[in-house]
Amino acid sequence: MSTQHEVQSKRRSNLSDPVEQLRRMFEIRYFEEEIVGLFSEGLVHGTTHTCQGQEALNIGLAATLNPDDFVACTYRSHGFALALGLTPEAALGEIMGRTTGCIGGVGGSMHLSAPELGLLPTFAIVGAGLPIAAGAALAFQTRGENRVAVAVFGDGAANIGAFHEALNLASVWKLPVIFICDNNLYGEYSRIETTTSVVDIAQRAASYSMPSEIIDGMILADVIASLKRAIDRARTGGGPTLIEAKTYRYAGHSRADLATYRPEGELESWLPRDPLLVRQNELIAAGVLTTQEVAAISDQERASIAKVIEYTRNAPFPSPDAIFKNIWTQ
Ligand SMILES: Cc1ncc(C[n+]2csc(CCOP(=O)(O)OP(=O)(O)O)c2C)c(N)n1
Ligand SMILES: [Mg+2]
Repeated sequence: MSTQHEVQSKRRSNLSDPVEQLRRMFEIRYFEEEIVGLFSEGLVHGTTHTCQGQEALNIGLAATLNPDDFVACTYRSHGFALALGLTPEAALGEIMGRTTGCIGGVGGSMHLSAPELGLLPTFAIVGAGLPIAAGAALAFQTRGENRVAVAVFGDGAANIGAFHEALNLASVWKLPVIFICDNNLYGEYSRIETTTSVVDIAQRAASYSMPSEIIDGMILADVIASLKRAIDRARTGGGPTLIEAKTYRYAGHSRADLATYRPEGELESWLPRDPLLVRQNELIAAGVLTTQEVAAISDQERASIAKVIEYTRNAPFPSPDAIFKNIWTQ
């Protein structure tokens, strides 16, 4: 029987394989679809934020980083956690508050954490991950380690002071950090043009003398190519990069938000460019997979998520004294 560590490492290293990349995009999509239902059943406490439509970004990031690099993500990070190698059992266990979760069920949906995979505890405070990633990059630079740090954040976070402070110092100190803005057009219930002074967040990199790229965040190959350039720059002393990935948030902001504030037809206009659809069509056109094989992968992933849900429904809750564990005082 493989240990949890071996399973996670394999999930991570497998991501160099295009078929595995597609499989794991299906895994994230079905996982997130089920979370919405589990929330409605009252099985996810607090709140939860899903990432359907942003799977290319999840998989692209995990496929390009080394396991000893660090990633600071937001509350909308089930997909990044799964992509980085966390098992669906450990992710769902945490989201449903069970002892099988990655931190024993005391963190929940917004606080997934797996330092052994480079996943720093995810941040519920908008923009909080950027200075932390810059700090991690400063530590790597100071110790002379060939590691990079990444901050993933939303378009809304680009209006927070921490965004500007982190980009400024990262540029001054040429830190090995990559700032990835996942621009899904909405911050909670507000469309970007009602809150943000620029159309492209990438424009803001110029204020900090930092290279930037705008990429199509729905296209896995584009995400991977852009990240490789930025990671290479960071590892070779070239300092930080701001990447703006244009994506779309298929679901509402959180919980049972039906996103009725969106213009009619907007979601539908994005669906023909769905990242899973684009990727599967590319692999079929290249002769890597047949239509039937894609359907089989999709079915297997649905079935496997159903099993994980069954397993987690029966998993134990932590005992109340768990809240007194892992607490330090000086
Ligand atoms: C400092 C701070 N201000 C406000 C909030 C409330 N809040 C939670 S999510 C969110 C929207 C952020 O939007 P964006 O950065 O675009 O990320 P997305 O949710 O689209 O992934 C806001 C305002 C918060 N959590 N932290
Ligand atoms: Mg957003």
